Amino acid sequence: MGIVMMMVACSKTEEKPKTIAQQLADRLLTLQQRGYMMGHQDDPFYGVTWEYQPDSSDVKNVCGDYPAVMGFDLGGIEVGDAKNLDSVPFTRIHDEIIAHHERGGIITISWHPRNPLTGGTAWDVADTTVVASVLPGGSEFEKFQTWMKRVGDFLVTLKTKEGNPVPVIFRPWHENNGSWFWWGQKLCTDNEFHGLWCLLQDELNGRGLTNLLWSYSPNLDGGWTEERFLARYPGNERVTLIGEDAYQWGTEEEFKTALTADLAFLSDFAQKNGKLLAMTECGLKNMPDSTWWTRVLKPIMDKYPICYFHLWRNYKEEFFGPAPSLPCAADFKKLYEAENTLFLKDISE
Ligand code: BMA
Repeated sequence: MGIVMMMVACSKTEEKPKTIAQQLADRLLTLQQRGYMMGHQDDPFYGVTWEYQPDSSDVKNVCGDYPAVMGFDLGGIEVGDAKNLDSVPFTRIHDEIIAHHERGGIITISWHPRNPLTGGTAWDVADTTVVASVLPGGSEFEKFQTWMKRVGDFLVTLKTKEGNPVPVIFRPWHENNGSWFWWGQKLCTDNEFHGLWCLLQDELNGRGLTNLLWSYSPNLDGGWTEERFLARYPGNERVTLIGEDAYQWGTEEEFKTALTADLAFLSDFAQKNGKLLAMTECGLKNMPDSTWWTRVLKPIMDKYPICYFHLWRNYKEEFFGPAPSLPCAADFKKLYEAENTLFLKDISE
């Protein structure tokens, strides 16, 4: 009797309710059995020919439905700016995050913080001591504590009317195998990168933010080996989703070869380690090819268990998604109509 009671007591203590981030991970896994979601950065703010119109979206204007995933960036919040690095007011970002969550969509947040040592942008890579400078003992340690606190201050406001925290796929320190951000491959050592990841994650966990699902998202690589990948991987305890940011900058053949190699490696790694997989950024800038979506991108995505693909923003001079005025709109509709592509209605009804 005593033993039975003890077992009951033990199993009770083990059954902790799932955090909001764990519930989001379950949802992503369930949805992934049906296909992959479409995501778009800054979708409700501006498009190729418009800006700041209520309820507008280039994706919706092309196919009649919102993206399932919407992405937002916090760059600039660290220095107390009222608008992010792409001039979107943080109040508006806040409101659209809540709105997309309320309509059943999924949110992802990235952060392109300024360079804490030089005051330059995230792309200021002249100095290789920036990461070291924000770690304990570094000259910018205190300043960076404030920067991280401001990120946390924003994230804690992401709550529904009922006061429930909004689930968020959080994707800091992305594309870190390239060397174009101050946290990139040649800008810090493996140890410094780990220190930076943990500094932010521990700070935000310390704020009680259990609604953040952490995504580790290096860039298209083409040459992953387990050894190279593990060198900067923050660890299974710290990551729930493995992403890859994969743009076609060079030729179509180069893109297809590199992406296929990477997704083969990453899907295998994700499966062995119980992680989710996504293309956390992708696209072909200013879409010079009206059949790219279904001819180049879709056949590769079809082969791997990704939860979503996330197209970067549609801005006048620089767009990655569809728009009604673009020649690629018809092909995007085909992508929309495919059985295995999921848009907002597919995940919210
Ligand atoms: C980059 C470009 C920039 C933008 C930044 C953050 O890829 O789109 O113009 O400022 O992302 O959104």
